[in-house]
Formats: sequence, C-alpha cells, structure tokens
Amino acid sequence: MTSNDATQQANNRAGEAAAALASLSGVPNHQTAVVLGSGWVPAADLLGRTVAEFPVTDLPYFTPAAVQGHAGMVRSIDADGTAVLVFLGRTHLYEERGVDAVTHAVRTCAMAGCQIMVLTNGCGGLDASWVPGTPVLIRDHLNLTGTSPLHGADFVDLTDLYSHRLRALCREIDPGLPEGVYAQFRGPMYETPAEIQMVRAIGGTLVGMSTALEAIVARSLGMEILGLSLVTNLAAGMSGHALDHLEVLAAGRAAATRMGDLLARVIRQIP
Ligand code: 8IG
Repeated sequence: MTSNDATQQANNRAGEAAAALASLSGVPNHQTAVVLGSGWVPAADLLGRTVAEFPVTDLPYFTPAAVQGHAGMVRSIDADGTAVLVFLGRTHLYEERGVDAVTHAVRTCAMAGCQIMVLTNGCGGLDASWVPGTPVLIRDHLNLTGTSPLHGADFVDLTDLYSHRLRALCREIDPGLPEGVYAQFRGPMYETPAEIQMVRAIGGTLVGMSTALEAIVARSLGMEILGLSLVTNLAAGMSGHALDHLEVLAAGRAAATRMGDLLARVIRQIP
C-alpha cells in the first residue's frame, strides 16, 4: 500500500481509538461497522442487544456532536453472535475539522477489526417517485466536495465501491429497494435548484453532505461497503417549498422501523 506520514498518523490515531474501544466495551474485535446518519439514529435500538454504549468523545481524537439529530454515541451490539460497532452520528466536512476528523470513525472501525462498513445517511432525492421516507441503495457516488480524504499518492481503485454483493443481499431482503447515485456536497447549505439540475445532468439521483469521503477511506483500508440513503426530502426546486432540517428529522422517525428491520437483517446475513 502506498502511504505517507499523514496516512500513518491518521491510522495510528484510529488504532489508539480502537484500543480504547476494546477496553471500554470489553469486546476485543468487531466484525461489522454501521454509521447511522440523519434519520437513521432511531433505528439503532432495533439492531440487537446493546453490550456497551458511551459518547464518542470517550475515545481518542473524536470531537463532540455538532448537529441536532446526531447523538454522537458509539454502541457495541451483539446481533445474534455478530459483533457490530455502531456510530450514532458522524462528523461532517462542513464542521471544518478537516478530512481526518470526517473519516476517523471509519478508520477506527477498520482498526477494530471490521471488514464490512455500512454507511447510512439522510439525503435529498432527485427522483420524484421517491417520497420522503424512501430507502435507496447507493450504487455509486459523485464526490463534489472538491477534496479527498486520502493523503499522498494513494491510488485507490473505486470500481464497485458500493459492493454489488451487499446490494444484492439487501434486495433479497427488501426486493423493492431502488438504487441511486449519491452526490456529496460540502454543505452546510442545501443546493440551489440550478445545482440540482447540474447533478441530474451528470447522473446523480441523491444529494447529501456525507458518505462519499467515508466510503473512499473504507475502501482504502480494504473494507467492503454498503451505502444506504434515506430520502427525507425532494431535492431543491422539486417540491415547491423550502427545505427544513426538522422535516428531515421527522421523516427519519417515521421510517425508523422499516430501516431498523432492514439493517438488522442485513447485519445478521452478511458475515
Ligand atoms: I437530510 O437536499 C438532507 N441532507 N446536500 N441536500 C443535501 N443534503 C441533504 C439534503 C439535501 N437533505
């Protein structure tokens, strides 16, 4: 692997966090990792038996939660024998803590032993048939943040970044699940209608402020990735009314059961 000092420092810090996690949770290794984004946190309780839970800030190099609806907790779950590491909330690029803060949780999951990375988010949808509360499998992404989460000449292949195998597994569980292409913007502003037209023109069908940078790092560390979006609003200019963060949270609460059931079944079937 091509690596440099910055990569090594980020991975060393994640190694420290993983060691603290093992000692605080009493679980030496985890198998599957889940990041729960906007709208997905209410699904956490449906995933399995909680073995340990604490604020992410109990682990080295994590920063406090900055957004309503992002609890900033980490939970170790026993899902019928599978050790699942769940982050309730994430750090976003728009918090201006840099790309290493954005991807620290993903690196920590890899150092904790996870080979599967499940990334979830709440997002806007460009397909008018996706009513708020529709879950969508991420098939591919467009990184429109203007930045990279990798350091140095780390030439990572992103073909089949969002695992074909894991998407097929999800569709076995929930055959109606549509697929989309997720465009990550830096945020924190939502898009203009013109930007949504641009996304449509270049093949995007979902818009959000997370996931792509995390998926890139997960791939660079050899993990297999599943991306799941919850469409919580129609993208800007499509609904005839303005976007509202509270609307986003309400759509998540309403869809929590379907999301939780899907995730609970997926994490049991993967390993
Ligand atoms: I939830 O419409 C949620 N997050 N960029 N655009 C962007 N992020 C979002 C949106 C949206 N909805």
